[in-house]
Amino acid sequence: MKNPGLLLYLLTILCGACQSSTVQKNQPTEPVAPLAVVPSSQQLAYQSRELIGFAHFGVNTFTDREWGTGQEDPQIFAPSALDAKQWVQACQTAGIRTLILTAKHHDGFCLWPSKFTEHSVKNSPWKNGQGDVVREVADACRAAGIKLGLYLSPWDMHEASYGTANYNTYYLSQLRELMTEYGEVAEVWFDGAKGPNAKDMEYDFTAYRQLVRELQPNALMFSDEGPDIRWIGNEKGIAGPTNWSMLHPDSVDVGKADSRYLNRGDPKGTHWIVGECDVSIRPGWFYHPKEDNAVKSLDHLLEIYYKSVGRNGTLLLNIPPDQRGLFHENDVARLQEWRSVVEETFRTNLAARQPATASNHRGNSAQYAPNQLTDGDQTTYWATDDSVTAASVEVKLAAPQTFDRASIQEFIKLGQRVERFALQAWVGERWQEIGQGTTIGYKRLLRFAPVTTDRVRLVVQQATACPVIAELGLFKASAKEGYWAELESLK
Ligand code: FUL
Repeated sequence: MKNPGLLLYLLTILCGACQSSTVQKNQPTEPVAPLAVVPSSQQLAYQSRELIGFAHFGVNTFTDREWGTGQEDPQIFAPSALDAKQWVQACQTAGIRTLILTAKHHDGFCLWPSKFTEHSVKNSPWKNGQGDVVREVADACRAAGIKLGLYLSPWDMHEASYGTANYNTYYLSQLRELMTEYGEVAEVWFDGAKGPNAKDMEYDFTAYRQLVRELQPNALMFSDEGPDIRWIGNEKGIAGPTNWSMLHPDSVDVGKADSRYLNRGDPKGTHWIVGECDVSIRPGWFYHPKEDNAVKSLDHLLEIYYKSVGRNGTLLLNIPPDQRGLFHENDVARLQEWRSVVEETFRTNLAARQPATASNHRGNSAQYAPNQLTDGDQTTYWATDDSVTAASVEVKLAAPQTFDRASIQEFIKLGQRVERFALQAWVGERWQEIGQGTTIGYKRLLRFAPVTTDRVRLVVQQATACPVIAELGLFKASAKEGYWAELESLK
């Protein structure tokens, strides 16, 4: 070696590198402890799908009613051109990735040839009584790669045993048919509705749920109180501005639920039960020709989207097939229009890959660094030290940008934590509030008047434990959304 000094120098650098990596290895930051109440992997996947389609179809489609009587003649069920593939395709173009079918509504008429009743498609003229709507929808969903959900009304106006304990056996037999003969079912919908003149009857929900868990362990069950998905408390598709995914299911009485409680969830709830926001694209749940021109407007659907998916809920949007057995042209056109506007608005995230700094980040570890908020990866997150439940994070844009929408997402795998937050923009040499709210959850969308800046700050003012935030996005709304001047408020 001609130059021992150089060797010494290289060795020093090498050791220095070893040492610093040893130091890092010896000082791991503790992983963020999950809260006691967290979603199951199925609930997580369900929430990330965001949109669900609902198809109310049955004898009411042919009688122009919303609720039947149970006395309908199966002969009236006669769709002339039923094509479940058309339903599924329309759903897909709207970004809907699960479709729930009313296999049996309150009138008791079954869209599949159940062995346990004559009141079904098998006694209808459709396909000479050989048809099975549930099968056609299940096949169409599977072929297109979307998930199937089934609605089986507990209230049944036709079945003679209704009102006696035997009805529970009948219901369970039908549930078994649906859970075993149509492949994988992603969601089972237990409707709490019951008419004022319905016979008194205790549904055996415990047995219903057990059967679904046994036969379809990955299926999520909806009812007013869960166990997996809860009703949001209204049929307008609107979650509360405060919306926790936790609930005390014992305090909910199916069919007589406190809608305000369901609308906002419960930060002290003992179970993770996601709020699902159901609404129809038309005034009614079933198809009525007179509503062909009453399909919800683009603005109305956008409003619903921001107040359901944008408030930590999922959106269950009903599109009722018509008497041909097709989604009506007006509904399909509106779905496409709505989807293209949502896509246009959220296509370009102006904060993507922009650097961020925070008042605190857990153990100063790169794993929890603020940059994780803008990396487009929902599996990484910014988190603070355990002792810190109020903190801020600033994103610096490469150049000033104009935007009027923000999307904030907690990493809910570890639980829902944020109780109050504000979004600020650096305008005129000061921080100006452009949005604020209480809960964030899986996704919180904010709308505000367009602002131009290169600095944005998310301030978590209060949280039940150290905040764990996966993503922060900034967007400029499509011109088709119209101007939104109102500051997102707590009301
Ligand atoms: C309600 C029912 O009574 C309506 O007909 C509809 O099915 C809606 C989704 O749920 O409880």
